[in-house]
Amino acid sequence: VATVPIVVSTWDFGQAANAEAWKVLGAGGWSLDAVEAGVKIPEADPNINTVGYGGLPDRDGHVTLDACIMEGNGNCGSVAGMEHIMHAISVARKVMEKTPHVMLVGEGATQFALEQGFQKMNLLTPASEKAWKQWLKTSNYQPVMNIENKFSHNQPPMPGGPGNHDTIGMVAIDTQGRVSGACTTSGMAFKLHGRVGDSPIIGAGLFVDEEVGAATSTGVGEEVMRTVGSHLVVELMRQGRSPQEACEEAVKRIVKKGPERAKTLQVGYLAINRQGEIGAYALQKGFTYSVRTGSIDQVYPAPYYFR
Ligand code: SD4
Repeated sequence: VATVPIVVSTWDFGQAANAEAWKVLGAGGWSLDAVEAGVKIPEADPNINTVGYGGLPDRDGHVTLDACIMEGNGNCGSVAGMEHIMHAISVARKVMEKTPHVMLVGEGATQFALEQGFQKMNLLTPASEKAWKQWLKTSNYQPVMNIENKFSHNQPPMPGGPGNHDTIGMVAIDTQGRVSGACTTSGMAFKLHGRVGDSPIIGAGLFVDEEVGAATSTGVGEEVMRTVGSHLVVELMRQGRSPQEACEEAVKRIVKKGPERAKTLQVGYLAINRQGEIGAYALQKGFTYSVRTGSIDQVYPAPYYFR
């Protein structure tokens, strides 16, 4: 497809998020409002244990959220390692709009959110606490494959849980051609306290440039950060690659930098250009993405490197 307006997001749970974003885009609204509203859906869903409320905690039992938001003109905001606030994406937007800064972390981010009127709450649900206590028995940290419909990071499936889903990255173009993106996550389950992934890092987990398009990522953030993945995808598109070619090149860069590491990890990229053409590519089988346009509302499997 090549159509505008369009919203695309990572994983199959992106479909419900796209539906919310489409309420804005379909009515002729701003893509920035659309992506914020969209990713708030999984942030608020206790059954999605990789984003927002109900996210799996770190090794020490803290749910710490990473999120960023970006406009095509370079405006952006981000929070990392933030506790006790459900809608990290909305705090990131406030950082963008209300401060001279791009990124706030940890307690400072929570303090800022409270000043902005956000509600303090416990983000650790009983189900996620149970999964953490189960994990503590072995404390075996293996942030590896994220295969669809299996619980992420090679841990056993949570009873009654929704299966494996990861970070939501969402990028959109509105009727006026404005490009925006949002990315939000609770990060790798059972990570070290203080670990920050790619998702809140502008250029790694998300990058938007209205002259070109936008890209976002999911999977093992360390690999994305090493290669500044989303920025790489956008810059490759600027040089004339299609979104698909750009996503493939960025995945191959990860393989080139660490061929052995890459075999055991998952990373997926999702991109759109200004015309509304889509690209998606992952290291491994299992990465899916959701697309919503005036005529499409669909989840697709992404092609992948290791066959
Ligand atoms: C991170 N990219 O924190 C995120 C989370 C994710 O599989 O997608 N995990 O590294």
